[in-house]
Parts: sequence; structure tokens; C-alpha cells
Amino acid sequence: MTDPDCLFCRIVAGAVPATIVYSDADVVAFRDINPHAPVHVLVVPRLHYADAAALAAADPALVGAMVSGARSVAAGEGVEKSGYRLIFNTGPDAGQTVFHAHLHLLGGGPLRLTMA
Ligand code: DGP
Repeated sequence: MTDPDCLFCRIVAGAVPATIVYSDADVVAFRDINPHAPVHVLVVPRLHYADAAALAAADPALVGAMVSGARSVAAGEGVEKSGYRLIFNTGPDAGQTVFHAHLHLLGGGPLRLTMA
């Protein structure tokens, strides 16, 4: 359930460096290389699924583990009370570029709500 050619599998395995801010038995969280907010962290499952839809179909409990991991990240980043946004980009129209399911956590200041 890992893909040796997948960038995020390689980050999970420690083969590609990333700034890890949280990990547990199910997920690893690391800072986005191209942040769109003062706090921008990606929460990824250790297991490889191409996107959130594939993950939800195969292992819905793991979706819950990702949101739970995001809550721990928010606490660690000090944005639990101020608030934060969670985003799954799924497929081409959403602009998904890495095909290993990942949850964006954005926060650290007021966020604009945009459809693009
Ligand atoms: P998405 O558009 O939802 O597929 O977002 C993928 C995100 O992954 C994007 O915001 C940039 C981030 N990213 C791409 N390559 C790397 C990398 O090598 N390291 C880290 N930390 N983030 C990456």
C-alpha cells in the first residue's frame, strides 16, 4: 500500500526531506513547500490512495484519522482557537497535483474565501 514512485509515499518513508510537524500510526503531517497561508500543513495517510475519494471508498475510518490528525496539527501550530481551513483537492478541476490523498490545513490569519 505504498508506491515507490509517489512523492508523498517517499516523504512518509523519510526518503525525501520535509518539515514534519506531526505523525501518528495513521498519518504524517508536514509543511507545504509552497505555503498559501502563514500556517500551511499537509496531512497525508501513511497508506497510498490517489485521492480523497479513493481513500473514502476503501477506508472511511482513515478519513477520520486524517481530520483527527489535522486537529492535533492545529493545536501544535497554535491555531486551534483562531480557526483554520481543511481542504481536499480532488481531481483536475480542483487543481490536484500530487496523487496521494492529502488534507491541506490553512490558518494563522484571516483566510479569504475563494472558489478558485
Ligand atoms: P494539491 O494541489 O492539492 O495536489 O497540493 C499539493 C501540494 O503539495 C502543493 O500545495 C505543494 C505541495 N508539495 C509539492 N511537492 C512538495 C514537496 O516536495 N514537499 C512539500 N513539503 N510539499 C510539496
